[in-house]
Amino acid sequence: MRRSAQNGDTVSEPAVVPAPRLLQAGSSAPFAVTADVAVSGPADAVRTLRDAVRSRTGLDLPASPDGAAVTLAIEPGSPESYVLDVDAASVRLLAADDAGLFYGVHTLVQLLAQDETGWVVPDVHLEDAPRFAYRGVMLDVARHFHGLDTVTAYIERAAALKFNVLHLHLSDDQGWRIEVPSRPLLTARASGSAVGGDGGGFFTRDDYRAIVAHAAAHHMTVVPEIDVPGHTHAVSLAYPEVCAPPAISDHLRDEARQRGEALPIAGIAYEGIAVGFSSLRIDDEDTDRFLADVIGDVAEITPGPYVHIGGDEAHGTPPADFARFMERATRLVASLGRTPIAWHEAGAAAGLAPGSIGQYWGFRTPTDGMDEKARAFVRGGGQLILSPADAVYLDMKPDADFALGLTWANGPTTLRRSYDWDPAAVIDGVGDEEIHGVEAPLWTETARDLADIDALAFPRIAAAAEAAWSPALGSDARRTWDSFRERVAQLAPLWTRRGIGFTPLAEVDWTRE
Ligand code: TNX
Repeated sequence: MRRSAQNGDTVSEPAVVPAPRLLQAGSSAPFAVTADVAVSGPADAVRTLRDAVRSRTGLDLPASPDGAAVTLAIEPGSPESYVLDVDAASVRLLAADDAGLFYGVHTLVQLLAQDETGWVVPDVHLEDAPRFAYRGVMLDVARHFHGLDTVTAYIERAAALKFNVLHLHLSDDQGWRIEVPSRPLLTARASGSAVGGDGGGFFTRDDYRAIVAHAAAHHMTVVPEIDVPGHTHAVSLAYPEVCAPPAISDHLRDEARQRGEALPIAGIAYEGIAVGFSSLRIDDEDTDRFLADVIGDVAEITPGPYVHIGGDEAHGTPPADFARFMERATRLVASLGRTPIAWHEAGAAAGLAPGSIGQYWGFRTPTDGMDEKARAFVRGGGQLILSPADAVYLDMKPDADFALGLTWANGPTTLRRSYDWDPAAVIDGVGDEEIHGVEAPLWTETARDLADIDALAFPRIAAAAEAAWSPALGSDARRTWDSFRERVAQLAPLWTRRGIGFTPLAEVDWTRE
C-alpha cells in the first residue's frame, strides 16, 4: 500500500507507469471513491473506467448522463493526449481523442490507492502525451502457437501500459499460423508443429479478424508479419517448389549437436530453435506468385497501415539475391497501399520501396554494421522502430537462473538494463525525428503459454512502455531508474488483481496489499 502522509510516513509520489509528461501532486485531501460516485462521459470510456474500477476495487460505480463527480470529455489537443485533474471534490479527465481518454482512464486506475478511509485518488494535476506515435509489442506465435485467448489477454495487458501496436510474428521455420485462402496447404500441412514437438495451431481468418477487433477496441493496431525470405522452412511442408534446400553450415551443425536437436530436412517439420538455414527460392516466378498470394490475402484482412515482411537472419540466401528479393517484397506491400516494415538487415538493399520502415534489433551499442543498415531506411525516406535486443527482447532471461528465456543478447537482461537506455542514443544520426517508435518483441522458443509470457514480459514490459511513451531518459527526475524502481513496485497489486503472473525480480521492493 502507498504510504500516506496521515500516518506520518514519507509520502511517495503517485506511481504512474509509463511516466507522464507532467505530474504535480497537490497537498489537499484525496478524492474518495465510494459506491455512489457517478461517472459521465463518452460511453466507451465510461465503460472502460467502470470495468477497471470494478476489477481493482469491487466498487460498481453508477454511470450518469451528466453532472457526475467523475467526468470524462473530449477537448482538442495532440493525438492520444489527456489532462487529468483530481481534487477532493472531483475527477476531471479531458482528452484529445478516444485513445487519450483510454490512456487517462488507465492512469487514473493506477492512481487508485487505499487509505484508512477506503479507496481514494490523490490530489493531482497531470498532463500527458506520448513521445512516439508507434509503441509496439511483438508476440511470436510461430515458435509456439498462442491462441485467441492468450493474444487477447496480451492485448489487454499491453494496452493498459499505453502500447498501441500488436505485431504478430505469424510464420517461421517451425510453423505457419495464419489461414491463407489462396494457399490452403500452408495451414493444412505446415501449422501442426512447434518447438520441441509441442502442438501447433493457426488463426482462421475469423480468429484474426477477432484479434484485430479486440486490438482496435483497446486502441491498438495489428501489424502482421510474414517473415521472408528466411525463416520459411515450414513452407517446404506445403509448397516445396518455392523453397531452397536447407543451408546446413558448420555453425548450425555445432549448435544442433550441442542442443541435441535434429538438423532441418526439407518437407519435414522442424522442431529445433536454430535460425538462418531456410530460404525461399529467389528470382523464381512461382515464389513471386506465392508471395503475392500470401501478402495479398493477409493485407486484405488487415485494416492497419503496415505489413511486416521480416527479412531477418536470411543467412541461407546469398546477399545479392536477398537484396533483390527484399526490394520486390517491399514494393509488393507498397502496391497494396501499405507501409512495409522489415528487420534492419533489409537496409542492405538499395532499392527498397521509398518510405519503408526498418526495425532495428541490434544492441544498445551497435555492432557489426547493424547501425549502418538501419540508417539506410532513413536515407530511403523511412523511419526506424527501435527494438534493441539487449534491452527490450522480453524473451531474454532476466537473470541467469531463470527457468525460461534465452541469453544470446549479451547475457541476461535485468530490469535495470531494460530501463536504462534511450531510443535517441542508440544509432548515430537517428534521433526523435527519425524514430517511428519503440517495440518490445517476445519470441517464444521457451514460452509455451500465457503464464510463461507473463513471467518473461512482466515487469520488463513496463520499462519498454516507458521508453516508448515517456519523455527522454534523464530528462526529469521521474525518468530515472530510481524513480521507475519505486513506481513499478506499486503496480504489483494491480497486476496481481488482473491475474498477471509477473516475476517479482529482486531488483524491486514490491508493494504488497
Ligand atoms: C532473433 S532478432 C530472432 C528470432 C529469434 C530471437 C530469439 C530477430 C529479428 N530474429 O528469430 O526468435 O532472436 O531471441
